Amino acid sequence: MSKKTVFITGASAGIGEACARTFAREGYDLLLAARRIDRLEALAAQLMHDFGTSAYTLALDVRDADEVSTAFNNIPEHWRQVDVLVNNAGLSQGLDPIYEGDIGDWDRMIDTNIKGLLYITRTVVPGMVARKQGHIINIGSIAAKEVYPKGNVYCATKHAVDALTQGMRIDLLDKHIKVTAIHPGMVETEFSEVRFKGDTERAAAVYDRIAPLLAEDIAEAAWFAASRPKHVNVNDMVIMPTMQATATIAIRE
Ligand code: NDP
Ligand code: 8X3
Repeated sequence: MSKKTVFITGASAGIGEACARTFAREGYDLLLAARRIDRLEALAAQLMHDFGTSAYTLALDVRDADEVSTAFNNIPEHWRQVDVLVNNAGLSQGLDPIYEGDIGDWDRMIDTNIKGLLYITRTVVPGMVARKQGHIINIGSIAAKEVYPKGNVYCATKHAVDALTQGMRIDLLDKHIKVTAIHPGMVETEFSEVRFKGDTERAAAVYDRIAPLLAEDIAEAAWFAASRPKHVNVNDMVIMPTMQATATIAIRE
């Protein structure tokens, strides 16, 4: 049987990188996308060494529809036969009340988390439809299920991911394509450093005296969803640190 291929966006760090490692361990070929190609190449080399993985790296910005479509459509044909798409690339920028929000931050979040996910999906999924098989795993957030103070636009983008996941599942039902969303609570990655624009002290405080999720926890959830039998679809997973009850209620010890 030929190997399966997973396409992971945002594979240069955090959850995407952990998904790459987990799917490599399970014998998948990897199509890895992000803007930081140097990181993708180092990861691909490491996974080749550790698991004998074949990987193809794509330097792309998910916000650029033409770049997404050109990059994907110019890779060798067999790499375009994507079995599992992990729509993971995303970010938060700023944490401000709505009346003080930075419009550039809003644009970056909307363009990446919603439009980027759509551009990737629109480019990759027609091949799944033609083959009548495939699995889309969208990385949402607890911010897709709850709205918290100053989370306004980020929460809106993740609510959109939740809605799009449901819409995809309906539209792709008769194409035999599975659609899953995974909604993590706090995961210790570069996420907070990106949200606070390089303020490492503020980012570190997010994970202070709490045991956050690890990127690997979410990668294992993605693998669980991807490895169910043909007749089983995992619709929705909300995964939290044991020390975090809601987006805003956590204990710190
Ligand atoms: P990281 O900052 O560690 O990783 C984000 C990844 O997204 C990087 O690989 C980055 O790559 C990529 N990315 C960002 N913007 C773009 C872009 N325009 N084009 C291509 N790739 C892009 O964060 P996480 O791993 O934590 O985040 C992954 C996903 O998980 C996001 O969707 C996030 O919203 C979600 N999430 C995170 C949680 C957390 O607490 N960490 C909790 C819930 C959900 P590069 O910069 O190289 O382009
Ligand atoms: C990331 C988790 O709570 O910062 O999506 O929104 S949170």
